[in-house]
Amino acid sequence: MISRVLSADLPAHVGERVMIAGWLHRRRELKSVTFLVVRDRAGLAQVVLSQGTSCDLPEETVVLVRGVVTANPQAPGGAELTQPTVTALSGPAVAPPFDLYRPTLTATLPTILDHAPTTLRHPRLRAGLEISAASVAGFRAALDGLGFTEVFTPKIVESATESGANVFRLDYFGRPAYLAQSPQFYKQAMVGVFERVYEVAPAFRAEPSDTVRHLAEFTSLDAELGFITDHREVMEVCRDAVAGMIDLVRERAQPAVALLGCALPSVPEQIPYLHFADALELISAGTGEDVTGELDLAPAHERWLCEWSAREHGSDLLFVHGYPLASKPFYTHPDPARPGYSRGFDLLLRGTEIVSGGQRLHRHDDYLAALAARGEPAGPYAGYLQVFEHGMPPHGGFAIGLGRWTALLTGAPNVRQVTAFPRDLNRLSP
Ligand code: AMO
Repeated sequence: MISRVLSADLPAHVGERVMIAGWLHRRRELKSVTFLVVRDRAGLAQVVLSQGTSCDLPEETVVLVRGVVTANPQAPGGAELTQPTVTALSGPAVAPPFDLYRPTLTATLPTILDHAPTTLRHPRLRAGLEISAASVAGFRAALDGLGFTEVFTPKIVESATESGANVFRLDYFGRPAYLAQSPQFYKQAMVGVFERVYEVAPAFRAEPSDTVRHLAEFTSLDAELGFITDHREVMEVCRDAVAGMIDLVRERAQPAVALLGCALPSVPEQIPYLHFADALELISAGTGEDVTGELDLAPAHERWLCEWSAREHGSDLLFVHGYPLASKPFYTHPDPARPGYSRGFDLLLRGTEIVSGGQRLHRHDDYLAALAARGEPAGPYAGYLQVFEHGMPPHGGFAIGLGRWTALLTGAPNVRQVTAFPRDLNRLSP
């Protein structure tokens, strides 16, 4: 029995008879010789059929190939398989609707998404997912190194966390329930247990708008930490998490980065930051458009600020902090020094918001007052408010949207291109 060798390891086995396994990526029939290209998790292997033999299996058939590893500088990695015997493992496949061996898929995005189980096998689409995976590993590694504990909290919940509008309702044994828009309440509760926690999990938003950066389900990288003085400390941890993500992308996903030609942002020791009010003044002065009094940043203004940050600070990343309280959720801590403003922040990367965060309220009475000020009844939040009846330290946290992050790293214009099986207003399948 010959054991399996991965495509990338073939050069170490020159002269040996080995077995490779994978998908028939491409069949190339030249006048005098037929090549098979086999794709496995490590890359591509070239197989040269012996003269007089042929292979009529369609592309994407799962195959085992036994053969002799032969050095050939023209083959991927410098070695190929000769004198092969090819066994179809799953029987001949149906020919795929796309030529996955072409450098790029030329179909429209909806068509690519309709065929996601197959199209995700394309090296360029797969590369985006590899970069996501490395990013998450980096997020975990950075926070593990800072004394955080990973937590797992429910996604079926009794109240909205972010706003009442874009929440998916469920019938929960005859009672109303919701899909969690974020782990916000639970990550705060878990600060009472561990002080520092993070969670990597899906978040659900019934987003009514069809944009390139909104999905109905996305992966949220959340962190929350106690015993802070203000939101600046949260921004420092956020910076370290982002730096850790870039480090692991560089380390683990180098082939994907090279294939997609990603220019990874460098993360400065201190990411430049601007107060929201100063940001509005800059935008007004820089664009000639009067934006004073705005409560939030329009996408065009986020883009303008990032161009400014790249010009002035040489940074693709920019924190905007001190958003008006009115534009942030009820749990956001006000800025005691600037009435009307909060200790909430966003992190912008290359023109798009990828992170929201801030310091939270931590006293029970402050929560009751904040809900009352927004005209919201406290009843639906009973489970959440319980946390603050039993002593909570000043705390804060943030959440990074994985799809947006990966899209910005890879230059994908749409989060759907870097999300496996995206869910949106119009898409529930595959
Ligand atoms: P927020 O609602 O801003 O904050 O979400 C945090 C980050 O998640 C991403 N994001 C989305 N990505 C894709 N599709 C969507 N519909 C979508 N909505 C949000 C963005 C965004 O920056 N609880 C707070 C976080 C906190 O304060 O800790 C929250 O959920 O990248």
